[in-house]
Amino acid sequence: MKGIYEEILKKRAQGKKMLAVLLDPDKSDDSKIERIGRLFDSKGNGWPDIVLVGGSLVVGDTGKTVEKIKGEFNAPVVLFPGSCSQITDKADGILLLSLISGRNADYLIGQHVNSAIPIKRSNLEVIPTGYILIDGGNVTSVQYVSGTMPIPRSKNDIAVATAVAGEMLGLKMLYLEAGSGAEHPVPTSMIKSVREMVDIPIIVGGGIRSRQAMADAFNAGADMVVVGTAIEDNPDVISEFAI
Ligand code: 1GP
Repeated sequence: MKGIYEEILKKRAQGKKMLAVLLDPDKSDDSKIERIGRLFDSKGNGWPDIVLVGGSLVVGDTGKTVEKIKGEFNAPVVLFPGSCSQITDKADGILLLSLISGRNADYLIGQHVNSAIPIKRSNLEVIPTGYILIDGGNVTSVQYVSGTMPIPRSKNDIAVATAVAGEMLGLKMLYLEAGSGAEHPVPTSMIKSVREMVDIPIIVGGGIRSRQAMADAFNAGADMVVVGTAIEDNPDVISEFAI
């Protein structure tokens, strides 16, 4: 399956907002994946728009999880890797994340060099994505594992400058991330400020647990919202996130 990015651009041009569900291979066993897949399928094809697979620290077999997900979902399965050990050619695509809010060379280019050749040899659709970590009120796994400092919640100007730099570098999407299980999602005023200055699609995730929080992110300018923990903890909330 190719054309994931094109599809995102197409939906955006049509004014459609998108939902991604994030499944962490260590937190989603087969029965949970089946249950989540069933609950999404009950809403028909094309929802969620994308299934992201990954986590800051994953010890399980990402390839096996991806295979299971592909059997249960109609949506493209896109890697959201915390490190190069999570890369598998069983997925459809990969968000090639550069952690541009941080100053840790390993997450800006190091992991990319380590995985470049296997990715090049695979059929994965590569979507270069600027990953911008925002303080979500608590220390999250991504902050700890990446050893980077998130952008303070009140510093919209820093988030905007970071996003604009990422766009100028040729990145295709921006991911504003409060971190999995964040106490507070990315502030809407920050999403709005970034939206005003960049043209590429904006993904927002971390700490989004309700329909209202999702709607707030969309209204501020997010094109795609990512929900992980809320659905993994209680798949019954899925219907709440119907767009
Ligand atoms: C984390 O943005 C994602 O990388 C999703 O976060 O688990 O808090 O929904 P949650």
